[in-house]
Amino acid sequence: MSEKFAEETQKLSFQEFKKEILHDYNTAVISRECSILGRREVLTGKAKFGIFGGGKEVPQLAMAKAFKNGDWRSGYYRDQTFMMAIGELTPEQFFAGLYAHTDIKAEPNAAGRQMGGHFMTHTLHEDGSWKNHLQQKNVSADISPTASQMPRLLGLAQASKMYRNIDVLNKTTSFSDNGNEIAWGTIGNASTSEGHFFETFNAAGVLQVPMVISVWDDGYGISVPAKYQTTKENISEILKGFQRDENNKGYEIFIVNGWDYSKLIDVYNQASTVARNEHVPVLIHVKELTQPQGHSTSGSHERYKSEERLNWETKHDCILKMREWIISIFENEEELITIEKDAKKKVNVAKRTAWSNYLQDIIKAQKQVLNLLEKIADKSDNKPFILKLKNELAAIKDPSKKEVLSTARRTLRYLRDENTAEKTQLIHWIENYNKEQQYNYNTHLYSEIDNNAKTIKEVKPIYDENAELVDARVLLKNNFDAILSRYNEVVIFGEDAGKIGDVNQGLEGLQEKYGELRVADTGIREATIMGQGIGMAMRGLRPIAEIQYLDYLLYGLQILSDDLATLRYRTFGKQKAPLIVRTRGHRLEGIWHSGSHLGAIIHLLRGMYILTPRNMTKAAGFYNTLLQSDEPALIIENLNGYRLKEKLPSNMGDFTTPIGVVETIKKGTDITIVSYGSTLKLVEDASKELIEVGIDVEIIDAQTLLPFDLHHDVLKSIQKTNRLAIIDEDVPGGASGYLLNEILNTQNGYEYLDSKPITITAKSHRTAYGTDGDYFSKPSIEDIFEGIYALMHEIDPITYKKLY
Ligand SMILES: Cc1ncc(C[n+]2csc(CCOP(=O)(O)OP(=O)(O)O)c2C)c(N)n1
Ligand SMILES: [Mg+2]
Repeated sequence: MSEKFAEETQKLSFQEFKKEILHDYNTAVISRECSILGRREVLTGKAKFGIFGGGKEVPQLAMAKAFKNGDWRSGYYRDQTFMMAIGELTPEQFFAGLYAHTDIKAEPNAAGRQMGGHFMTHTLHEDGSWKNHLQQKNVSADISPTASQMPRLLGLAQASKMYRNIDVLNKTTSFSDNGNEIAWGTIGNASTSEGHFFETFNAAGVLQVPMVISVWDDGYGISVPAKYQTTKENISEILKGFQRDENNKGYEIFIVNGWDYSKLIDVYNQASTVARNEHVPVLIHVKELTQPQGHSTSGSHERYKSEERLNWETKHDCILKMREWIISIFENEEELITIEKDAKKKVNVAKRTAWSNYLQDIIKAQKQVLNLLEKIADKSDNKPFILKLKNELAAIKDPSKKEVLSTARRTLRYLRDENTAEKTQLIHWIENYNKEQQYNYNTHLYSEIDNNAKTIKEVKPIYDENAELVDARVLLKNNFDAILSRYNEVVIFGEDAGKIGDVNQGLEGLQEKYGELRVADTGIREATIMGQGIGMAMRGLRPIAEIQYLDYLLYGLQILSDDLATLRYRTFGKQKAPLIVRTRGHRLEGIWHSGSHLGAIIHLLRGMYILTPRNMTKAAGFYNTLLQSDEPALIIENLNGYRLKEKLPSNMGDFTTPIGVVETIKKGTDITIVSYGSTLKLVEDASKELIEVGIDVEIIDAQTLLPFDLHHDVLKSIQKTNRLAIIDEDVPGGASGYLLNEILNTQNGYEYLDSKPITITAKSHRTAYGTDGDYFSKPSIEDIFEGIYALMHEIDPITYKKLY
């Protein structure tokens, strides 16, 4: 027993000490039994896939002991023992996750939306408002891409720093007690090869935030050994340079074997103290872990581990080692044997209960369909066919919803020529069941609560009589000033966002006014800038995270797509991160400065709002709208708009731009043109030239791509003009393809068109450099003029004679 541990334990009575250890042992054994039975459930076909925490139990007991109310975890699929140890996962819930039970009460980790092993706790009340995070243990919802838990972890840790050090923030809130909360990260050894790990690691060292990263090191990443993963095959060895010393801030680094229960408890205690009190990040390299059942239920580790390694793993199984240690102290095996026997029984019962709970509603649905089919068959000319479907469904012992519903739907095909009350009943049953299941599988992509961003009413900018005409960046800056003074929880950060107030000076002077924490420079690291935002937004702050240019969003896009955009959906509305991402783009020149790839963005970021204001007044209004609600969004300012003049409104911070509402910026009769962002300026110029040849276009600014035109105003325009053109700076079929689908299919615009809808877009390649590069890559005024003119020529070749 280590000295510190002995000291700690002296404080407890012997009985308490023993009780605690046996309680921990019990948790470990129950967790292991879940892994073993879980694997069996997959192999017998009851569950699709399983990835478990076997071999990683003991260090998680230690982490759970150091984990306090108010703390946060951002981890991965091995952490079931931790979840059990903090009281947030029962064996029954473990199996409900494995079966993908869609009842959030039975399966609180994802309501069946994620594969088992992806954990969370609920940080929101039923009505979508924040819970008190200090009264619970907080687990940010896991995602599958390896190391993607790291950027978020940085933000979760940074929130503590903000709560402790920002003067205007309340030190004690339902989110923080003076920043005393630690963000605990877990990651597999092989996943430390990912860029996200290194980027996060460096950033946390720079920021000095209370973050404790545990690396569960089992020497492998699926089949690939450390030799191919990590320089020197040793992550703590190569990170030694991060160790803090008298002269430099940095990390505390601990190395400990994953089977050494008492040492682990020491280490986690020390880590907790240093991170919590001093806000120093900590790495705990937990070595010599094993994977007794292999990586997951797909495949077996005997295929790639040597016999020697397999033998070593058997001997170093952390539960076995803990067992040996307990016996060495208490000199008695009896209690352990009882615990082990009870665990087997308990987990078996939990498994059965979870399965029958999961199945009961489906069996009920199966019975309903069987009854209906029997009645329908009796009256149908297609009786034999319907009975065949019925019998096939009846033969399924453990049916899926899919099998039940699909049988019901296929039956309808045999009733095409019949009209009975029973058929109507079946149709109602299908509709109701579909509706129920849509609630289970298709809800919560965006907020469904009353104050969601789409419901925030428009407040128009007010202009005094002598309203000043200013560079638009000044307007934006004044609005950010109003925001920072109004919302103490707003923090703005990004590359060059601090001292110089961003590359276009939309934040000029605001760091001086609001301090280095609230208006901050960051390193060049887009993925973790996004992660900082996500983590802080999960903890009640309102971060505005800046990506310097839209083209560099790609570095952060994966995190936005996998983590932020899926958050509400994958948590069944039980977690949120209302992050605002600020960037600038549109119509620039050069392959990596054109800022045009909206198609890619809108398809990968469903779950966020994508806002494309045509000027800075509109942009400022979007920030104001978003801060009155609680959903994540990307705002793309026009890079060529900062020096254009705009009138300064007098109601800074108050005026809002509505989300999902288009704006008609020029009325016309001949054709409806839809565009957005900087391209609108060209469309407006082209429209003036078109008027000269007698073509009067109506121009609609989409304003928000996600969501697009909730009131179907474009349709109303098409009903008048009967023609449609979409002008887009993105590649052919990119954002224009999306807009076409929205207008033609969602809005049924095709019904009112008298001509083929046209799109005028950029070329397929990225944008060439310079004025001419732009001219030949993206739609020009001439392209727009000629495209519209050609359409009119087709309709009326006499009036609109061929140009060339
Ligand atoms: C970005 C990404 N690439 C690949 C995978 C597939 N994958 C899942 S787990 C895994 C190995 C992870 O190994 P390690 O980090 O050591 O964790 P362990 O499973 O050993 O605990 C891989 C490659 C993934 N989930 N995400
Ligand atoms: Mg591993």
